[in-house]
Amino acid sequence: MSYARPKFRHPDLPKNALGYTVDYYEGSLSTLCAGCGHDSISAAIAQACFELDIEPHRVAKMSGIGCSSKTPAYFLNNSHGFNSVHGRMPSVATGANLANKDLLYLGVSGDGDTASIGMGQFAHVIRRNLNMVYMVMNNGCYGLTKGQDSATADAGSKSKAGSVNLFESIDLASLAVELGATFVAQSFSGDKQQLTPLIKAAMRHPGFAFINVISPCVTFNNNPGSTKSYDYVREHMEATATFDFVPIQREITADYGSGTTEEISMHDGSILRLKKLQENWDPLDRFSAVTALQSAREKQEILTGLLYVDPDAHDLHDLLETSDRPLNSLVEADLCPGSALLEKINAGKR
Ligand SMILES: Cc1ncc(C[n+]2csc(CCOP(=O)(O)OP(=O)(O)O)c2C)c(N)n1
Ligand code: SF4
Repeated sequence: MSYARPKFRHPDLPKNALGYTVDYYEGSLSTLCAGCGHDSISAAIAQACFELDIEPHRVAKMSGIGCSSKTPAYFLNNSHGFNSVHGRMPSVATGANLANKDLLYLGVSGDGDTASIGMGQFAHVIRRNLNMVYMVMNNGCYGLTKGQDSATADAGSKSKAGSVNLFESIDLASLAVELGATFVAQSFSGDKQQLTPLIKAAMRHPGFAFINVISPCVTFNNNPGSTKSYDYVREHMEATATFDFVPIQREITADYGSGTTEEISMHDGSILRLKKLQENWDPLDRFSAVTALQSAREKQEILTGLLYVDPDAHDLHDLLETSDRPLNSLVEADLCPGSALLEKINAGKR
């Protein structure tokens, strides 16, 4: 069976500044179940990279194990990719990033991959503020292994087999804020209009950028009684704000209707433009993000949008004061500057 995409494309497809059409950012044909939320997220990632004029070979796609972790095969065919071990994507991404900081690291994980076996690695990659985008395709179950409840399934929600989950869920967005993540957003796979600019902003964030995307599993977790089904999420979603991302190179304009607007300058000069819907919503205030997420949880709502950002974040390379040049470009002469220099350093310590 072949999973190649048909080659034909409309000749008038728009091109980005690099001269690529959006299909250049696609991957192999998906083998996920038809209607799986993960496929919509893959499409939003491809769209975001197209709109940001990213050279695909400058991207490293990292993932763990799960249906979600398979998705890097379905976007950015021309990028680097590493499908690692269940829950171990953060440590593999850390090693790769330390060796070559010039790539854009995009980590894709599932709620099983992150909130159970990978929980320790998730906590520590946040603490280290590794410069990467970390996306969880959150369906509240282990899709690949036939729909067992994951640690993000809400207490009281029902699986397809009818069993009720007895345990409180882990709220990954709250946890990320608490652990010190410098960019935390939440969205829904069925809302590409909100998700695409969030991914673009995350890609330009100079540090760890976390996006928790509710992504219904149509096969095992889209039944009445599940709080990760399409119907439930559509009914219980509340947006903190609609926003647009304006890269420094060119402005993307959009009509967002009435409301107040706030502009947040990112490190690279690009601008996050937020249209406030909720009164007093301040994405620069970590404390209000925690409170808003807690109160949404109590009301059984899903808060979406950019929840928190620290535009002046210092990533792991800044903290470790690593070389400006990526480690993989250093040669022996750079690393072993000779005995004369060593003598000088030793003399300075006597
Ligand atoms: C060390 C190890 N333990 C268990 C498994 C079995 N396993 C494969 S995928 C998976 C969970 C996948 O769930 P999730 O990360 O939520 O991804 P989804 O398939 O729902 O997208 C598990 C438990 C494994 N592959 N490796
Ligand atoms: S089992 Fe669920 S998560 Fe996996 S591909 Fe099918 S719908 Fe998607």
